[in-house]
Amino acid sequence: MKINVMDKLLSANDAWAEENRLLLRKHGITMLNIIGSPGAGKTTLLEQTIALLGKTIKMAVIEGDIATTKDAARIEKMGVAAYQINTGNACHLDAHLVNTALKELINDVNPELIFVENIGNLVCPAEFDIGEDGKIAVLSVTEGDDKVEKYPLLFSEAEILVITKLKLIEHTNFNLAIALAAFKQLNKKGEVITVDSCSGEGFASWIDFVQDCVLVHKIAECFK
Ligand SMILES: Nc1nc2c(ncn2[C@@H]2O[C@H](COP(=O)(O)OP(=O)(O)OP(=O)(O)O)[C@@H](O)[C@H]2O)c(=O)[nH]1
Ligand SMILES: [Mg+2]
Repeated sequence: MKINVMDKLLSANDAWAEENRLLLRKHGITMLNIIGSPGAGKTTLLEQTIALLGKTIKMAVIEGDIATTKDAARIEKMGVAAYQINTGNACHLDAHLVNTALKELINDVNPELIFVENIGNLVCPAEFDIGEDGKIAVLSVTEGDDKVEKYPLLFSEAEILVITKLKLIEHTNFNLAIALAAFKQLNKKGEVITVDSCSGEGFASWIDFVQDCVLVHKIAECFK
């Protein structure tokens, strides 16, 4: 009998993802999985989100990186607890790694909302369910408007696409209409929000989205 190693890996991961979902439901926590290329602006989006929502929602962040604790240090500087996972060579976070972080954060912080900043990568993180309530795709205008079509799995699964670095768009050939059309083609229900995390432009819609997901506390309804 031929055993597909990738299938085995994914099914072991799925069992841990289910465990994570049970933990989140038991403690009434919303968990959002932020996925995008290296440098797309994931941590900056989180910093601005903490600045705007940190006093109203009890948050924690799980930071995934190949190496260094730089992103966790940025989050902690904003006054929010961060659990850094260094994967070495692995290009994604898996549900077992996230389970360890979740248990520690529940014990130490008891948050209402956990953001997971996944490893900077448009491919592998989308393949691994970590038990999140929703995937947030982050794409910056400096990456090119073709990336939605070229890396379809993430964009087809995301609850929301956050397009960052809006203020830089005039210096690029990024065509917003092309990216939006490609996203809508892949994802009928997903929302798109354009922001500039350095200036805070466009954040009202993003903050509304996050607040709705947390305050409603009915995840199933939130992500229908
Ligand atoms: N102008 C502008 N710059 C941004 C924006 N978001 C991020 N940047 C800049 O882009 C660079 C990378 O941002 P990060 O937030 O570190 O990117 P990241 O996705 O977390 O990167 P990795 O964790 O390494 O994958 C930094 O120099 C940020 O200041 C934005 O919306 N507008
Ligand atoms: Mg980062």
